[in-house]
Amino acid sequence: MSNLINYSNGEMKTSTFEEKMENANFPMSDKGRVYHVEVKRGEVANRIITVGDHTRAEEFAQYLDKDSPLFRLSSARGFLTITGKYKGVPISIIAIGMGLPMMDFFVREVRSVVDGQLAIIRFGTCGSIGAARTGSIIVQNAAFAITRNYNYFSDTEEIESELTDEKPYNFTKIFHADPQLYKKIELELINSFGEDNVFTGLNATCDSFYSSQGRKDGNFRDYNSNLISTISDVYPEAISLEMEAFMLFHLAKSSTSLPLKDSNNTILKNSIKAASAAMVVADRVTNDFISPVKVHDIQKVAGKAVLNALVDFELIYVHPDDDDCVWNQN
Ligand code: R1P
Ligand code: URA
Repeated sequence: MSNLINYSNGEMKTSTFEEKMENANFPMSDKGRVYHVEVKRGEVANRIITVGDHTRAEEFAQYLDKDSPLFRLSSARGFLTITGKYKGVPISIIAIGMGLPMMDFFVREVRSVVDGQLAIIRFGTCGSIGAARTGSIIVQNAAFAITRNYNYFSDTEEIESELTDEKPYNFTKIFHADPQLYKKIELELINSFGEDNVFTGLNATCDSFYSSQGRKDGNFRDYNSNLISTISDVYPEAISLEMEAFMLFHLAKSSTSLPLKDSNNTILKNSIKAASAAMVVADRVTNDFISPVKVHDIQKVAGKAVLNALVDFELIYVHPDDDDCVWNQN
């Protein structure tokens, strides 16, 4: 493993990650670095914005306080962590790439190196299957997952036809965003973009950009020609498609109170508060796709809105704000 750590004072530390690894159950280096995201205690704040795209993370990072240290760590597995302060509050911006497993790596590994509550906002891109046109923003206040039913696609035609009870795509139950957090984001986005450009509703997180989002691809047998209409039958309130929000909400719901034990050993429920919003880049109703320039313009404004929502969100238990934290080091 190799990582690149870049401090705001211009020092650029390129190191080969040669630390000894321990514990096959939850691998960590002897210096306390997690295996894929490569961060350790003190390098990630309790308030986090997660994005897919590294350039979006860098764009948001431009808003972080100029008079506070800025920490960057780029992991060999494609995670980019940027930690600093916004309006004096410690913040991490973490780019994770794409898909359900990357969200799982990120949430679990970051959870293991931060004490106290985590507030995590995903800000991504999505497709619209409702009234939202390209360039608008969808606050995803709940999500379900659509996964390809791999058994349905067994090798032979005979087996496929034998499996008539099977459906090519599976739909999960709905998991919800934290109501206070998503309402703060919704308000900030409406203030920035206007009510007509911000939609709030149910999102489908899919395990492919292509097959399980109903895209046609003649190179594969996908059995998805009716998928978009099936989504509307199963969940008529669904308005967007993307690839990570469900896993974030699901893990927030599954999170235990383990990191929240205070000195009195009080146990609270769910240590993670999560919410999600996304720019509509693909209009699956009109088949319009946005230009990269427009994405850039929108995320410039949205970045500030999401940061404002995040620092305004109250957390009761946070990581000790001491000299071991990168936001306190020059
Ligand atoms: C697909 O193009 C990617 O874009 C969306 C999807 O969820 C998927 O990750 O989000 P990001 O723009 O945050 O990556
Ligand atoms: N991201 C997705 O996952 N789907 C889209 O259509 C656009 C962005």
